[in-house]
Amino acid sequence: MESLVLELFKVRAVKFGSFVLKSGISSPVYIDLRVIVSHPILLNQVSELLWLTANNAGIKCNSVCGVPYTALPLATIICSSKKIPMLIRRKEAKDYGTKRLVEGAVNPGETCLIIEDVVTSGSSVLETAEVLCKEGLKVTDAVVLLDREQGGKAILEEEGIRLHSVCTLSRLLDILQVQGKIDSEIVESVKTFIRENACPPVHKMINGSTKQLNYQPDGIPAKKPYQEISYGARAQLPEIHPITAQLFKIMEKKETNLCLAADVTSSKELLQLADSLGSEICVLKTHVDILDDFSPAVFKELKAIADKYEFLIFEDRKFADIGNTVKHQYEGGIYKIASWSDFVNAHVVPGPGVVKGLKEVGLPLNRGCLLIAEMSTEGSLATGEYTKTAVKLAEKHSDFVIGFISSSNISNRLDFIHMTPGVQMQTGADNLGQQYLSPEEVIHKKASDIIIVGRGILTAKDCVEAARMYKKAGWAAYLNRLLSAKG
Ligand code: 5BU
Repeated sequence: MESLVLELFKVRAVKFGSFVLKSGISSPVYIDLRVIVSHPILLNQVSELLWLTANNAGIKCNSVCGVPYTALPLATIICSSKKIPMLIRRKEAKDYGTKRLVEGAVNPGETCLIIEDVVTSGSSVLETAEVLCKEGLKVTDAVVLLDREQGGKAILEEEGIRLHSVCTLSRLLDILQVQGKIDSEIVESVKTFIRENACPPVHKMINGSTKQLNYQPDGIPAKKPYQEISYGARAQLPEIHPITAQLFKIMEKKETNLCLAADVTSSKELLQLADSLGSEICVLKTHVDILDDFSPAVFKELKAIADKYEFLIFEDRKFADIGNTVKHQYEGGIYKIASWSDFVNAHVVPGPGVVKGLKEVGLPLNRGCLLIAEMSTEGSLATGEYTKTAVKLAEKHSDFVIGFISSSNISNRLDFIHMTPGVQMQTGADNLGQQYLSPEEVIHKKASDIIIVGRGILTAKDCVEAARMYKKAGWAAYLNRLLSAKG
């Protein structure tokens, strides 16, 4: 056990420090066992220990299923070396309707053993058990490499699943302390964190009715309020999308949270604007289909200007069709948006298909997408449940969705970015339903991250001067927000 713990520490599968989790909570420990796939000897050792733990507990099973994704290779090694049939739970098939949720030979009535890397609240094990049980399988036991001792064992027990762990977090801390890898202060801070963040019992019946889950998807209960941290710190969040990380870094470096809505109809004007306002903005938003003289060369040039001044390009295309159609609209046509736009946006009215379609094109290119959760216009229908559904959809596809178009902060996840249109110094409305709020209102009061400004800048006598004013106002509102959060 000691050698295993030391090895996990050495490969940085367990880290100590200050880590802001997606939920906004700051944790003194970070466990990421995905890294072990790069260490074959360790991978085999972990698999062997998982199987030994199952044997010592006298578990009998007909098949083994690893909780996707980290435990998949572990289950594969166990099944291959011990000659046990494996089952694979598909994570993404839920919305496909006809696609199978479990791959492999499912024989109803048989018992399947679940393998997991880390258990916090037990929610991932429960989700997998739920899917297996729906297929008629029995799930009585789960074996985990590391139990964080935050209540997962008791929660699973309540659902009739015994949890056996190779190692617990307190055992791991003891070993590392004895071996001189961490001091007593770290041990105490981790133990306090674990105590304070124990998961409340879940009321989710895997074989029947589902009551409300009162924990977050990442297993950390939402006890603590939203934590305010800088754009720069958010760029460093674990598992943040590369586009969001890049954007936060640009914002911090250039001290700007201003996005220019470059709503002009000639390419020459677009490029001139980009060149003269480039140093004031973090994002330049386009409507490619309002250009009278579009040509691919213009966007090559725009990209070069974006690189020079360090800003991202956002095509405000508002995709809103079936997955197959938006895929073509994003990748092809005359505009070939995916080839030059760092991120795009989509309405959620078609449901998950629109995100899946865009993702097929955008993910391999490392692009991102914002979901339109709210609109700035009077009488907008994107409110209430619609907005909440957009947030859920974003959480489910956070490998591609980077945040929201919304009038305020609608998700506590710090890795999501919020961008707000309808911003002018002079609040009010235009004659076609657009409504305006001030930078202070949007960034400080409503805790959005980026102001999108079009006519407030474009119709000013001096666009550069106006952009500077909006940049200053947006940044001052952000500093005010950080200050008020401090107390
Ligand atoms: P304005 O000139 O600052 O009003 O321009 C706002 C821009 O933001 C414009 O390009 C709109 O297409 C865009 N926009 C918006 O105003 N409201 C929304 O809800 C969304 C986009 Br989504």
